[in-house]
This record gives sequence, C-alpha cells and structure tokens, in this order.
Amino acid sequence: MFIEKFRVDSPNVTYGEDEIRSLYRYETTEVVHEKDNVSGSYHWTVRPKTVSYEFKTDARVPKLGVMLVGWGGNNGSTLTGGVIANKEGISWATKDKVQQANYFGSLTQASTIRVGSYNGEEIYAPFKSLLPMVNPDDIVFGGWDISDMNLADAMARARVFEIDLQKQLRPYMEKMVPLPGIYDPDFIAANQGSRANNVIKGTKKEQVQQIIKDIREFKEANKVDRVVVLWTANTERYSDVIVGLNDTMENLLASMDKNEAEISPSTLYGIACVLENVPFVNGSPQNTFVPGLIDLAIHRNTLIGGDDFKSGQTKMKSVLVDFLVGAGIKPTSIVSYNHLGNNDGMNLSAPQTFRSKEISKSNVVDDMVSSNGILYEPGEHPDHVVVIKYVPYVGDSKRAMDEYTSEIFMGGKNTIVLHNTCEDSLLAAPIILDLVILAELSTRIQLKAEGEGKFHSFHPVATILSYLTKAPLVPPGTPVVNALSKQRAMLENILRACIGLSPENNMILEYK
Ligand code: NAI
Ligand code: DG6
Repeated sequence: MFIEKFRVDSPNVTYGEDEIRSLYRYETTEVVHEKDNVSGSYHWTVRPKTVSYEFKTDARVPKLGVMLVGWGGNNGSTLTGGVIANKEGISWATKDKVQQANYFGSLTQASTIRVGSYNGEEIYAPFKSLLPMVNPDDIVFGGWDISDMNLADAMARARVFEIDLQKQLRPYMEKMVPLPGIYDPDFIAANQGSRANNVIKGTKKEQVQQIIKDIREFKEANKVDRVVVLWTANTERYSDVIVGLNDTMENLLASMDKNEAEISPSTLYGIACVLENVPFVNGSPQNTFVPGLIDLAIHRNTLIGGDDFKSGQTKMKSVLVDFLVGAGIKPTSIVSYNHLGNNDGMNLSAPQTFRSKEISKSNVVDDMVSSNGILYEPGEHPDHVVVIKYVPYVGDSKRAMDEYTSEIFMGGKNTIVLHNTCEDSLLAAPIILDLVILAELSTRIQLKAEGEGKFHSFHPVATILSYLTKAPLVPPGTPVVNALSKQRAMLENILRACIGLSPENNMILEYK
C-alpha cells in the first residue's frame, strides 16, 4: 500500500516549526585485533557498540537556484526542459500515446521507502517524504557554457526530446542564454574548439572572480536563498597533482594567483564556489578535486561532491557484481563496451579525456571484490576492460554492451551478456536533480554524537551522494563504497535517523 506522507510519533522526535530534532541510537560494531594474554596469540574480536546521536534538520526549505556548468549541453538542456515540462504540466504526442511529464529515474522524486506494515500489508511512502526537500518544479536554473547557444536551440541540437515536446518548450527556453564559461583548450578535446564562442577572458584569478560575481548576481536577480553549482560540462583530462602546485589549499590559491597552467577550468569553478560557500558537485570523471581544493573545502566547511554521474552501464555493474560476489560467484572478466554519438562521445574520442572516463568506470568493483577473500586472493582482480567509441549517427542514444564471465561451482563458467539502448541524457537529468536536492538538504542537517559538545554539519566531502556517482569522492582515509544497494541504504538510513527511525533491516520478525 502507498501513502503520500507520514509523521513519526516518538519521544525521541520533535517536529518544530523551523526544525526537526531526533535522538538516535547508532548500533554498530567495533573490530579489534588483540593479543590473548594467556596464549600470546592474536585474534579478532567484534564488539557490538551503541553510540547516541542527536540530529537537527532545518525544516525551512529554501528557494533554490541551480547553476550548471555546461548548461547548454545535452544534460543541461534536457534537465531544464524536463523541469519546465513538469512544472507547466506539459504533455505531448508520441507515436504510442500522449505522454505526461514525469520525474522517473529520480531517487528523490520517483522512488519509495518502506515505513512499516499495516494489517499485514507493507506500507510505502515517497522517498521525498522522509524530510522536507526542495521541489524540483521550484528550482531556478542558470549557468555557464562556452557555447552561447540559447537553451531552446541547445535542446534541438541535443536531439533528445520528441519534436512535439520541443515545440512546446521552445518559448520557455529561447530566452535562456548561458553566461560565458572558463575555457582552456588544453583540458578538453581539440574537437570542442569550434563550440567555444562564449568565454571569460583574463587570468585564472580574474576568471574565478567573475564566477563569484556571476553567482552573486544570479542569486540577487532570481531572489533565491541558496545556490548549488554542478559541473555537467565536458569531461576534462586529469590534472597533474604536483607538490607545491595544487597539493594544499595555500599552494592551490597561490598557483591560481600566479596563473599556473595546470589548474583546470573545473577546479577554478570549484575554487570560486568554495570561496563563496556554495556547494559544488562534479558530474564528470576528471580529478577536479585536487588535494588543494579538498583542503580548501574542508577549511571553509563547504560541501563538495562527485565524481561522474552513475547512470546506466556502471549502475548495472554496481548491482550485478555485488549480486555475483554476494552469492559466492567469482566474476573473472568484465568487458564493458559502449558507443554513442553525442558531443560527450565526440569529446571522449580524444585519448586524454577518454582516460578520465576509463578510470572512473574501472574502479567501481574494487570494494565488492575485496569483500570476498574466499573467492579472491589478496590483490587479485577480475580482468576489467572499458571501451567507448564515437558513432555520430546514434546521437544521444547510447548502446552499451557488457559481458560478465564468472567461475561457478566445480570449475564451471557462467557468462552473462547485457545490451542496453537508452538516451544518455534522460538517465543523467534526474540524477542531477537528486544530486542538487540532496546536496542542499544535507547542508540543513546537523548532528552530534554523545560526548560531542556542539552540533556540526556532515563532513564537507559529501559521501551521502555516493549512490549517484561512479567514483564517490570520500574524505581522505575513508573507505569507498561502490555497491549500489549499500549506497542507497546509507542514504536512506541517514535520512531515517533524522526522524528517529531505525535502519530498514528487512527482518520482519513480527511475522516470524
Ligand atoms: P555535452 O557535451 O552535450 O555538454 C557539455 C557542455 O559543456 C557543452 O555544451 C559545452 O559547450 C560545455 N562546456 C565545456 N567546457 C566548459 C566549461 N569549461 N565551462 C562551461 N561550459 C563548458 O555533454 P553531456 O552529454 O551533457 O554530458 C556532460 C558531462 O556529463 C560529460 O562530462 C559526461 O561525461 C558526463 N556524464 C554524462 C552522463 C550521461 O549519462 N549523460 C553520465 C555520466 C557523466
Ligand atoms: C560514454 O560512456 C559516455 C559517458 O559519459 C557515459 O555515458 C556516462 O559516463 C555514463 O556511464 P554509465 O557507465 O554510468 O552508463
């Protein structure tokens, strides 16, 4: 059964006008490797541990502005048009039916959580009913692009939406024109040069100052309370991480002042946002978050998150490999091929930008492999190959083919083959929405563990967004979790804790 909303009735939870407070018992385990005093040998001990936490969530939902870097690209124009279509209640004719706008593919807008059972029936509520979240229909969009094409023409160039929908959206989008962007041809493919007719001139420091000015003016002009910036521009090559250049906050800022060549545009946008205390999310695979930028974000306690939207092929991988390894089956070879014909595919046809994507797509099974020492020797990995080809004719409709070969019982081999065809931007757009909505929400949550004097926000490196990214950015020294079900559970359970609900444990003991 589905319910629209609910309220928690508990002595541990208070719903105020401005904030929701909860007291929460965090049940965890402590693992120790200790010496036995009698035998002198070492053994592993696991101790259940309970830590009390207090959460407080600001319940006042701000008017949110979202500024996209790469606004005029396929993702940017698809997201903007999709939100307008939802807000305006637009429907359009396809050859099959009259289609209504929706937010399918968005975790916050179109998925549900189990809240309990009632008269023997499972009760589900919208994910977004857990805590007060921004309604995507109310978001004001803006942003930058190195191409000055207006959003209506950009939507036509993207060839993602049906023509009847495009015609209805055009009047809303033709006056939307991206601000000039920071362009550095050294960081993206040479084939993007002809697009770059809308660029910010000046030194790197002046470019950062311009981005800060743009954010302030956008905020003022649109009367928004908060802004989140998200990179959905071209994939860049990796930046070199060099001691003295970008390894610390001080060195990165000094290098910006000296106009050092090896600071990428995406890192410059990141610096601007962190200096302005605006959350910044990276939807592409490059190492925008060089150590100096992470350091700066930690010092200024500004949310950063990334990297690389997890939309199709990788999402399947982080489900399938988790299932296989969790079932005691040993994946030994994973071959992921895809071809696509959009501008992203053209940019990725250059070796340096492809390499960034290859890295983010390749590391996604590491945690699952290392979780099973029965199947894998220490350091052993499945063969894992990633191929991307540019085929202009297919446009945004990416074709992905995957072959998973595994060893099964008694030396048998099992090969699974997947073929997926889908418009890439229709997968990415709802993920962008989730990223900005959850990034904004997480800045309104504060917590303190027992013994901690003061409430504090989450760590500025937002692991809470991991479900949505291929290569989750984590604070230095923190484990990376790629398995999709664990990432979803982490996010849902943290939001449940904010309203005093225990994690969904699926035990259903009341019926056992
Ligand atoms: P796109 O090429 O259509 O759009 C990118 C836009 O960024 C272009 O309009 C370009 O002019 C602009 N741009 C490039 N450098 C810029 C800069 N420095 N400042 C401002 N604008 C700049 O690409 P698409 O399909 O929208 O994808 C965007 C990014 O998202 C790519 O890096 C892609 O790899 C990544 N991504 C996409 C996924 C998907 O499913 N569509 C999934 C995962 C990642
Ligand atoms: C070619 O792989 C283009 C890429 O931008 C991908 O479409 C994107 O990274 C999505 O990847 P995945 O593996 O999540 O489908």
